[in-house]
Amino acid sequence: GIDSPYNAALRFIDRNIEKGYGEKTAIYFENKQISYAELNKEVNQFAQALSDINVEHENRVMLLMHDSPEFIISFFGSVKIGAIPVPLNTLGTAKDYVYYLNHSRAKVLVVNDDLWENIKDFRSEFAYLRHVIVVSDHNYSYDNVIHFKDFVKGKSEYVKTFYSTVDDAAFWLYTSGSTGKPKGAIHLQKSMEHALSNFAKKVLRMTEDDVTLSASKLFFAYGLGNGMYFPLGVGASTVLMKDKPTPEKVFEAIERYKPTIFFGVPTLYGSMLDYVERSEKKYDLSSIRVCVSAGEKLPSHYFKKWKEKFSINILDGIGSTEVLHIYLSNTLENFKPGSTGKVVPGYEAKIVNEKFEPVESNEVGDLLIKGDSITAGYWSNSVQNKMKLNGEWLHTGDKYYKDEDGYYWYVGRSDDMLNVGGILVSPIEIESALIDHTDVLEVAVQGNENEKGLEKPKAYVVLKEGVVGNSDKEAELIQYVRGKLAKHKYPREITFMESLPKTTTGKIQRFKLKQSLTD
Ligand code: 3SK
Repeated sequence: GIDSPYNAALRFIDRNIEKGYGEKTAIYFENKQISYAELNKEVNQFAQALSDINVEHENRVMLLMHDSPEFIISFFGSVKIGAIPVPLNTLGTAKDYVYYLNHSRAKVLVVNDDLWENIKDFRSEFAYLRHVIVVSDHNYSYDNVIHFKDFVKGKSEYVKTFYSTVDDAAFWLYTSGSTGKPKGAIHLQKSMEHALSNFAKKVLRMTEDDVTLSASKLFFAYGLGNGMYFPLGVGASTVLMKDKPTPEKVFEAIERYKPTIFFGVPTLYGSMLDYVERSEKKYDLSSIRVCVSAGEKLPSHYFKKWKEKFSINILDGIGSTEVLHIYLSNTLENFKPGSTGKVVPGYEAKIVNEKFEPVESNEVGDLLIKGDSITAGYWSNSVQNKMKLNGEWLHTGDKYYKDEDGYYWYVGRSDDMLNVGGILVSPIEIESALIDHTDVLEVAVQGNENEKGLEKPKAYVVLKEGVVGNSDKEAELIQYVRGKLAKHKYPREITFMESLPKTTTGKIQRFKLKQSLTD
């Protein structure tokens, strides 16, 4: 265990100086290399600047940011004074941000200039927001915002640390549910240390000699560990990529920065494999000692092809925003391709039936998880707190079975949520967007496995009388949803139906849709 008083910024930033890593590179970003000493100074200056505008412990500081040193500075600068950083998905719509800012009652928003451009016209709807700090490479001069560089300029690096207990809130992460609005999962001062000492140190054997590269962004729970508190927690170096991780950019970054650990998601491993097959160029991945995959099940043919091509194992695992990081995983020594591996040290798992009784080996049930990095609860959401948190056990919402060797095998979700490239998407949200279209009478959305074995949203649509369901109409409806929802939430395919399967009380039976097409 770890003892109070405790401040995670002291542990993940200042401690590296005490350990003699001051001159070592903490962050590689574009053409810059930032040492631990520089990072420490900038975290402290940001913390002081927040203090100077009267931000206090427990105040929320929203981070709507691309991966960058400023993300890490804002995160730990907030933690240093006990304020609560809340990283947000950068793929949202302006409406999503009105919700996040008002639900969290954030006083401060730190935002990249391009992202602020998308939402600045909604500022009057951000009821509690007092300060907007804009990160920009230009001389960004708009009313009522402050440039990040001006915000920290000349600030003291001797800021007063807020000494919390290990059980105090440190940061929040939002996560979606099948109904209702996104939920703010509260993570504690001790949570990062727990995930670090179990998954990063015991499964990945991460040390100060590692260099990490995460294709998953810092605003995801997965990326936050991979690219921030894992490497900083052991005095290693992290490579941050601002851009979208296309296969070409990722291969280039691997050759340029020579990471030892690479973190991806199945969709990316698939597109990287396709890319090398088409490319004339041979890529050198020899710096990498281990690859990690999470977010959704890694098809076993990706594991095999990757191993053939690059002679590196991909360790597949599963985590969640609520648990903070990975709790089931294959390891360097023990793995079964296609499975999610075994329980990560420091966590306990059980698979139960509807009566919460543990099931036998090879029997499918609901996966529950216990461990010290599990969220303390969702902000202001007593209903979901009761539903998901059962004493020490968290309901993951995933269906699993465990084989006779103790390996866990993913079977599907126990709610209607779709897992799209590692992001949970509510089918109801996509249905609500489609039903607004004048030609649509009824709609149901389901997860559909594509030819690569990855889940994508598919819509089943009943059109109004006289409207023809053809490929033009399909393209039009897909485009319509893309204009309304966050970028990843559109149906990749639409099937036009005469009617939808329903219960006697008129409720659409989504699960019957796949069946009815294959029957
Ligand atoms: O989706 C996952 O598997 C995951 C892994 C680590 C942390 C968070 C998440 C959602």
